[in-house]
Amino acid sequence: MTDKTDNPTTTNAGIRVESDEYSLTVGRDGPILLQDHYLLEKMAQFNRERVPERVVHAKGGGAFGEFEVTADVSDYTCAAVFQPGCKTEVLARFSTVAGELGSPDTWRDPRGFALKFYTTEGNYDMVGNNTPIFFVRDPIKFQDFISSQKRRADTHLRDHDMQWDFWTLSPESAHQVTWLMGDRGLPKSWRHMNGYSSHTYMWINGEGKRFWVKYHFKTDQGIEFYTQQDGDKMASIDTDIHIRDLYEHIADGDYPSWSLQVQIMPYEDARDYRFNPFDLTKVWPHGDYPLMDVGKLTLNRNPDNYHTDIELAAFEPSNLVPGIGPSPDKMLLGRLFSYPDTHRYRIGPNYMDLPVNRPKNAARHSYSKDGPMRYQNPGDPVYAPNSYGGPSAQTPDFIAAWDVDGDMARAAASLHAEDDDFGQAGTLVRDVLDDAARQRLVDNIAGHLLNGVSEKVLQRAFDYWRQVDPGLGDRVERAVRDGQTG
Ligand code: HDE
Repeated sequence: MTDKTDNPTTTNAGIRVESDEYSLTVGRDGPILLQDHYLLEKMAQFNRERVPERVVHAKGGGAFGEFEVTADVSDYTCAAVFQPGCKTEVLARFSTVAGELGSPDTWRDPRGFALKFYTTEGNYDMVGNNTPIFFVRDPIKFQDFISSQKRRADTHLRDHDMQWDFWTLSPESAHQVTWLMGDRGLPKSWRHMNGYSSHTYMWINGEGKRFWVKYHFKTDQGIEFYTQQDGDKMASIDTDIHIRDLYEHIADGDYPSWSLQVQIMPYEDARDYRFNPFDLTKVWPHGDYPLMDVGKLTLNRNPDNYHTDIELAAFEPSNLVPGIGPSPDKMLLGRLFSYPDTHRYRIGPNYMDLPVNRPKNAARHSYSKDGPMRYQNPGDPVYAPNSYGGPSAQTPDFIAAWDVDGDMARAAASLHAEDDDFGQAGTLVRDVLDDAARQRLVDNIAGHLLNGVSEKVLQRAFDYWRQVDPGLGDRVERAVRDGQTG
C-alpha cells in the first residue's frame, strides 16, 4: 500500500483512483471487469493522443523569447511591434520540410523559421524559412513539389529519381536547389542558421505610404553546417540533435539570438525593377536595396510542454497586423488560405483558443463562437451590425492594398528585364561560393544523383546544372560518371 500523498492520481474528472498498477478483476486471477472505467479511460485516452502531424514541417522544435526593436524604422511601418524600443514576446518554431515526425534533424532540407509575435495589435506571424527563396513561384505547384520530395505510391519509399524528375521539369527550382545542395542545406543547428521572410511583404507607415520589404534574421551565433558525411553520421547517432541543442543551450542560459535586418524597396520601384520583386525564386541583390537594422530576437525560455506549446502551435502568414500586409507574390497569397485551413483540419476549428495561439497582449472581440472544445464564448449580441454595443469594425486610415488590373489568365508572371530561371543560381555559384564550397556543392549534387536516379533524368539533370553554370554542369556529370564506374 503506497503511503497517502498530497499528489494522488485522479481520473480526468479529478476523482482519486484506487490503483495505478492493478486492473479490477474477479478475484486475483479472474477476468477484468467492464466497470473498471479508470482502466478504460486510460486506454481510450492513450488511443487518442495523436494529433495529425503537420503535412510539411512535421519535425521541429522551438522556444519562447523576445524581440526588441533597437533601430528606428517608423518611416516605413506603423506596426506597433516594430516601433523604436518596443519589446514583444515571441514563440519560434524551427523545422525540416519533407521529413515526418520521427525523421532525423540532419537530413538535407530547408528549415522552417516560424515566428509568432504576441503584439499589442494581435498576434503577428512571420512564417519563414532559413532560405531567402523557394523551389516554385506558383502555389498550384507546391503540393506536387512536396509530393515529389516525400514517398512513392508503390514502394512508400523516398525516391531521388522522383525529386530530380520534378526539379529538372521545373527550371524555376534551380536557384533554391543550388542553395539546398550547398552548405546552407544542412545547418549544424537551428542556432547557426539565418531566417528569412523569403516573400516580399508590404509595410505601411503612419501616413499610409507603402513600401515593399524583405526580412533577414541573421544568426548572431554565425553560420555553421554539417558536411553530407557528418550529417549522415549524426542522423545515425541522434535523430533529435537540433531539438536537443536548442533546449540544452537555453536551459544552460546560453540564449541564441538573431539580428533582424530588412531590405526596403520604394513602392514605385517594383514595376520596373530588373527582377520581378514578387517572384519567390529571386532575391533582391543587397547592392540594389541594402540591409537596414531593425532589432534583435532572443530565445530565452524553453517550452513547458512540447505538445501544448510546440505541436499545437499554429503559425499563419495571414496573421498580419496594421502596418504590415501581403504583396502580389502568388505563393504568399496561396499561403494566406492554406495555413488556417490546415490548422482547422489538424487541431480543430477553435485552435486559436489554445493558450499558445491566443492573443496575449491584445483583446479579442471576435464573433466566432461554439464548436468543439470551445470553452470561452462571446456573449450577446452574437451578430453584427447590432445596436447593443457589440464589437464593430473600425475602418482603418489605410489598408494594405496595391493597384492591379488585367483580364483573368492562367499564365507565368510578367518577366522583368533580368528575369530567368538560372541567372541568380549561377551568380550564387560563381560569386558567392568559394572554391571549397563549390567542391562540396558538386559532391553533394553528384552524391544525390548517384542514389537511384534514372539515366533519362540524369541527362536532364546535367543540362539543368549546365544552365546554372556550364563548368558546374561538367563537373557534376564527371563526378557522377566517375561514381558510376566506381
Ligand atoms: Fe509552408 N506550409 N507552404 N512554406 N510552411 C505549412 O502549415 C504552404 C512555404 C512554412 O512551424 C503548413 O501548419 C503552401 C514557403 C513553415 O508550424 C501548410 C505553400 C515558406 C511551416 C503550408 C508553402 C513556408 C510551414 C503545413 C506554397 C517560407 C511550419 C503545416 C504556396 C516562406 C510552421 C502548417 C510551423 C507549414 C502551406 C510554402 C514556411 C500545409 C500552400 C515559401 C515554416 O499549410
